[in-house]
Amino acid sequence: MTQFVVKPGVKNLKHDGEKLITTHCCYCGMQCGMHIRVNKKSGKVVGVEPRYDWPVTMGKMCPKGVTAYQTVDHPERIKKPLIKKNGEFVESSWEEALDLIENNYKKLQAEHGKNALSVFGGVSMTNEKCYLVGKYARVALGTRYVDYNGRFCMSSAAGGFMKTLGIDRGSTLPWPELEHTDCFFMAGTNTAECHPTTIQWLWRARDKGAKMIVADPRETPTARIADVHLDLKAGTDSALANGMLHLLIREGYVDETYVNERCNNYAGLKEAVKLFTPEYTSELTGVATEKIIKAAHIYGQSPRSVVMFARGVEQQNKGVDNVALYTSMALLRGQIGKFASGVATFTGQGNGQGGREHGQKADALPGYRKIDNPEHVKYVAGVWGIKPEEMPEAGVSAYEMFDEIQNGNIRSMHVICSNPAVSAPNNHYIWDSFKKLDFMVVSDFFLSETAEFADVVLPTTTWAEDEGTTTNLEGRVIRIRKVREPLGESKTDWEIMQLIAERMGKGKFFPYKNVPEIYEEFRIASKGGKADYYGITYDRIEKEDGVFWPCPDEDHPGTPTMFRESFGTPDGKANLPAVLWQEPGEVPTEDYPHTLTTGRVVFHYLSGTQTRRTQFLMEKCPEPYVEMHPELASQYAFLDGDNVYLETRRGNMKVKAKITKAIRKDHVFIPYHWGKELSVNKLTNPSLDPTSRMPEFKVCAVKLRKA
Ligand SMILES: Nc1nc2c(c(=O)[nH]1)N[C@H]1C(S)=C(S)[C@@H](COP(=O)(O)OP(=O)(O)OC[C@H]3O[C@@H](n4cnc5c(=O)[nH]c(N)nc54)[C@H](O)[C@@H]3O)O[C@H]1N2
Ligand SMILES: Nc1nc2c(c(=O)[nH]1)N[C@H]1C(S)=C(S)[C@@H](COP(=O)(O)OP(=O)(O)OC[C@H]3O[C@@H](n4cnc5c(=O)[nH]c(N)nc54)[C@H](O)[C@@H]3O)O[C@H]1N2
Ligand code: SF4
Ligand SMILES: [Mo]
Repeated sequence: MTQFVVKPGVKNLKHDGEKLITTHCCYCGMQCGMHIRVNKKSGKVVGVEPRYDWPVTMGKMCPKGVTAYQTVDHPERIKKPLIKKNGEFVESSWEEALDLIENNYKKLQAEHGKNALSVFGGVSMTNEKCYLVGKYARVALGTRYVDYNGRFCMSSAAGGFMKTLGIDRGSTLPWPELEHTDCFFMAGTNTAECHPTTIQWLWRARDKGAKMIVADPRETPTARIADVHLDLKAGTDSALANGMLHLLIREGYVDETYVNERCNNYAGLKEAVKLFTPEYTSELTGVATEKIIKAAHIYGQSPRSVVMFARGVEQQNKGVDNVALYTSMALLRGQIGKFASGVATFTGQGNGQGGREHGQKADALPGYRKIDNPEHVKYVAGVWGIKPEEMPEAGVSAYEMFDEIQNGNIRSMHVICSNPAVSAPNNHYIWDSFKKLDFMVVSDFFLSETAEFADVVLPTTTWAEDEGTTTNLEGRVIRIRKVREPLGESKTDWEIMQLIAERMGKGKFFPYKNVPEIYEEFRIASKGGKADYYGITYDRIEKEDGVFWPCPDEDHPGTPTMFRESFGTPDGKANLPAVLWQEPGEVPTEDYPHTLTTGRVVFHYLSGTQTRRTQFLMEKCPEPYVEMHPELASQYAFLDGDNVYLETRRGNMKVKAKITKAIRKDHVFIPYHWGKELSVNKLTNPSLDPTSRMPEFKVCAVKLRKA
């Protein structure tokens, strides 16, 4: 394979016999601008060039982005449908695979009703496809059971933003403004490894004197460059944030005018945070009192500040409260709706923002509409051409779908663009649930750990083989371009949903000849909703380097900065929360004396199906490991590289020790990008947030011994 050559400063490098196609990376929410190099003769993807004139990432890319192209022509791509016969997959024709799906779906629905079928989606797909997943489940299959992997990713951020600000757009400001920010308060985000191309903006701001505060149980590459590292115990963010709010009030850092004019419940918040003195906060979080006070002064004194967070604070059974509290720091300082300041969650997956707005969620319809709101149902039913009473009711969240499998309500699942056999918590339960299904379908371009459980695997295209739009972490809607024709007999996800819809007698609701036709319908479906894309056309995206939603009509400029005048709540005011202290779902006990937290490394992406197939990335990081402090290691006489056996109430695993001072003495950390015996999710706790239904991936109690 052609190796990537980095040539900083060289713009749009041309290679003989090749064409460059302008698009964005398929992996994280940064959606870095890139040009894919295609050999004109063979049509094959041979490399990548960074896009220096993309305003968000300015030519920067990370090790995953520069190797992403290698998945397109990868030898392990699935090129024909696979059907399991006597426990082995055999290649089949599309006819045979679709016949099998049709027969099984119709039989199951006749015996058990329409809700016997379910769909589990994902947001590494374009807006057009994510939009269709919700419609496919509800119109083609007629089932209420649809949810998606964003439930494991962005749902607590969404819940927290809805609660406080009334609209869930990941960032209230555009990224290039970060250069002019004076202070970054960053909680539970390992930006340097997970959104690496953001770091250039932080460096530019740092050059002008900006300060950085990082709250993380580990001294990550992000924490290492901070002015203050708040090394809290996992699962104690609500205490830390309450402590910060306490100090902002006590030290007179509140923008009283802003709070009085633009926020509700200041009195309630004030009362609730009274308790959280620096001393009490320190006791709960394990962070030194002086550090908490120093952080509050730095944040409180900065004229322009941004509060940023990610899964570290969200993947807890109080994720929604955590988000609401951290967001309130920005509200008390009067920072939201202004230049170079505000609040942002780091959107995880490539289309984690757009994919959560348009109806893949169990209770949501396009445009961030709600399925339990009769007006919303009426509007979307009108766009879809069905009767409102034909719209199924709300389903259940991603993890809870597995409960429905266990109790026999769900008999079949179509997994589209996700690998829950690795990425869902409490893996043993997930594997057992897949085995219980009467019939299982997976759409993927690689044989993932989840696909191995399926009865039928449908080969889809990669991001480079289809066009469409995604919405990046700023809320900017951008264009993904088709780079080459689908490999082998693979088909796009929208064609597959369309084919199954036809088999289910619902073809007339899926009449699309191409992606722009889906986009046109989608634009209308979102019209008038909170996430309004109606004014965003392909032409405009092209001309304007993307357009920020909400954008209600074609003359509207789009909304780079949110909430300038008012918030998205019914009265236009932000809601300040009053949150009491609660422990995480599991705390250390005599039997399970330490805390296990999980997350990512720069070289791998999510369940790893793509990055574990990329040679360069595997050379850099071939296997998982358990990070632990030298003092904890010496307690067990572990040496670096020793095999460690870990056990929680749900499962166990064996991994090598990586001894480092960059983690709390009472915590261990394991990255989650591997499957089967190497999957840390055999150990994690599926304790769910009461509103977002997000599992607590970030905290559980664990015991260790030498393996
Ligand atoms: N390299 C790489 N980049 C990615 C991805 C990837 O898989 N690999 N995935 C993308 C996706 S989908 C997502 S969601 C994002 C995730 O991006 P991040 O959320 O930044 O990544 P994580 O490693 O999951 O968690 C961030 C940090 O939270 C810390 N943490 C753990 N528990 C707690 C806690 O209780 N409180 C606080 N304050 N911090 C805690 C961890 O130590 C970790 O450093 O990254 C995106 N980018
Ligand atoms: N322990 C622990 N577990 C976690 C997390 C954690 O921090 N700790 N983080 C959680 C988070 S934030 C996330 S986002 C989830 C993600 O977890 P998953 O949803 O499992 O994400 P991926 O690994 O990206 O799986 C996507 C699958 O779809 C395929 N795919 C990619 N693009 C397409 C496409 O366009 N169409 C189709 N049909 N298939 C495609 C890929 O090959 C891959 O097999 O994991 C969660 N699990
Ligand atoms: S930062 Fe994210 S979008 Fe950019 S190259 Fe890396 S993985 Fe791709
Ligand atoms: Mo995510």
